Amino acid sequence: MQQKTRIRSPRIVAILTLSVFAACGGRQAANGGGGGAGGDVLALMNARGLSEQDVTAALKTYTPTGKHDEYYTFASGGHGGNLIVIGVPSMRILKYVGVFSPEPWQGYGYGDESGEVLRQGNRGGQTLTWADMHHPALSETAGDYDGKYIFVNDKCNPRVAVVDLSDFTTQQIVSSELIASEHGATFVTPDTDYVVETSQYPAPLGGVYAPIEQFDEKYRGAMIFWKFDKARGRIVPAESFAIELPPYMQDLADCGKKGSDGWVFCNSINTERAYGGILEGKPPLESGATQNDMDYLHCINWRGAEAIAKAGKTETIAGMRVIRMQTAIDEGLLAFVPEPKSPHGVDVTPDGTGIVVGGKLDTHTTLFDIQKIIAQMRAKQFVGKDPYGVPILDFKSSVFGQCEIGLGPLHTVFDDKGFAYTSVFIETVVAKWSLKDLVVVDKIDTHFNIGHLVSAEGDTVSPDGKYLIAMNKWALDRFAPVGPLLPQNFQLIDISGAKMQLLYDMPLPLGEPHNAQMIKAGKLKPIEVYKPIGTNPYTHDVDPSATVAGKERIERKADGVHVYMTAVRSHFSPDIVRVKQGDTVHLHVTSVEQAKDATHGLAIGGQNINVSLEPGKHCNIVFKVERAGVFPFYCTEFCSALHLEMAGYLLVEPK
Ligand code: CUK
Ligand code: CUA
Repeated sequence: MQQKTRIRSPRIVAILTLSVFAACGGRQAANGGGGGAGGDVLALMNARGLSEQDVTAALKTYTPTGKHDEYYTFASGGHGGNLIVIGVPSMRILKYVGVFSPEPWQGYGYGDESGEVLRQGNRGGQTLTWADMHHPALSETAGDYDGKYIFVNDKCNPRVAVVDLSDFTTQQIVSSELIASEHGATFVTPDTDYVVETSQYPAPLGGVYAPIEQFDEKYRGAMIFWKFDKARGRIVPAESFAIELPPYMQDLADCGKKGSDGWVFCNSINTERAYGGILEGKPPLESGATQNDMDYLHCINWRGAEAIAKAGKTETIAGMRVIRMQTAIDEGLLAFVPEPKSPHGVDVTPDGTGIVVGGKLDTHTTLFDIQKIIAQMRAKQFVGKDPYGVPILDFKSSVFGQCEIGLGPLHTVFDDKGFAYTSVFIETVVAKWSLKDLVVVDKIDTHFNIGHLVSAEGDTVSPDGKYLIAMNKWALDRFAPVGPLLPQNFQLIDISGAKMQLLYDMPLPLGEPHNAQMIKAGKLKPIEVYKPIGTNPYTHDVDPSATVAGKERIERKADGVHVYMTAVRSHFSPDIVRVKQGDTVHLHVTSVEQAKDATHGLAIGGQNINVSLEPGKHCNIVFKVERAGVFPFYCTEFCSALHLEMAGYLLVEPK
């Protein structure tokens, strides 16, 4: 509840006067207006019913015009299938990057080569125009964000996409028919050699059918290691491989770092292998899946697996090289450690020594000791086997300890002072606790039902502390009502002091975002314009069809009419394009602009075409004109005083 009392305290007046003095760079005070400003602020505070805390929060987030944010946050767009770029601490939205779904403003999927990228994401002959994006992962070098790429996943139709952070465009989507759904994606190895994608709901490998009664024998999980070529910025499916896993529901994963580099850890739920059947006299999936006291943390030696894959000890299923489970067991690549039932988050500590697991139905976080796990695996010190022969380690011999945290711990991130921050779903708080002493030192309410949380560079080898965003599933009463479907609530929290302080509530109205990544703004070096003129964003090279001013032309070739067009303030050239009904039109458009932000759009009526022409960019658009008629085309960005006049005609003569 906001504090409604009138502010009289001389201390607050002093703080505010000082804060305002600082915020104004001292100008007002220097002009002799300091005391007046403090008085104005007090009047404003009283008029709006703001507390001292509200005003401190405002001062910590307010970012004056022209000032840039300290961090970028890349949040998953959830059902929107896109990536949301947010500035921190201002929480201003900077961009939506189209990834798995068309994005009209970027022209992503509306006529040019971006459509081919989007089509890479189709599966089983089906056109997909949405995704359930959960976990973005920034590329890393030596376990630290390098600001070059970001990877995202689709849980529903298992896919992984590569977004280039030089121009914030999606460059590639890969998908394997090996698995039928996923969740533990995307997570990168510390040098971005691989992008990890793990199945969630078991299914027969390779997209084939098997009756559900054969669940134990025929259904499987798998962890895919997508090989990433850092120089080219592309995933190389032919060099990727997978490991077959038992039909548990594998959940989130995280890669080891520093001393634990070469390992990956993945939770599982439903080790009971329940598959529902409510109408068939069986318990519902959720109760069948929560019978056991413990599930299994999967410990996988990915560097060992890479060597086994290179040695050819794989079987190819649906085009993917798969290390069969028996091979993984025989080669000592895979072992399980019992973990508190129905776990969710698995997060490796910044120093690479521990893994924090949150059990959704537990009141503890469990800190596993990675070196103890590795030592037991090497010494083959097992206490049992699962039904598939996967060796199981002793729980007690694998943990460092547990922290009594509250009901329903999910995800954990870290700061620079040895603290971990865990989202506690049922209690709906962020709990700050010491990794060394395993005690909670602070808690802050979230509004409401927190899922993931992200801290500044909080999953790297060197977290920054400073800021944390709680990504809350429910907003309830936080914003003006908008019907029964409410936005999600991102809450910015200051974690620089001993006590956490809530700074800002940001509604996120674009699908459930799940996770995000927060990176220092200075690490990104986005381009300002495409250089040289005629650069194709998908090859990063001058396109062979690029045109310069004075060389624009229309040529009829065997495969259709080729239009070599330029765009510049305030005309397209050519501005009249004459074709015949049934022609295939190849529109090669080059923006010959080099001024920052001088973007044009090109929309053509009747064709579902709208491309974005940032300065210097080249687009190739191919479409067939089925219908005779007169189709105006025009620029969709208010680029200049004569923007409305930046238009032309596509004339389609009847056959
Ligand atoms: S999951 Cu959504 S709150 Cu997909 Cu990482 Cu935990
Ligand atoms: Cu170009 Cu408007």
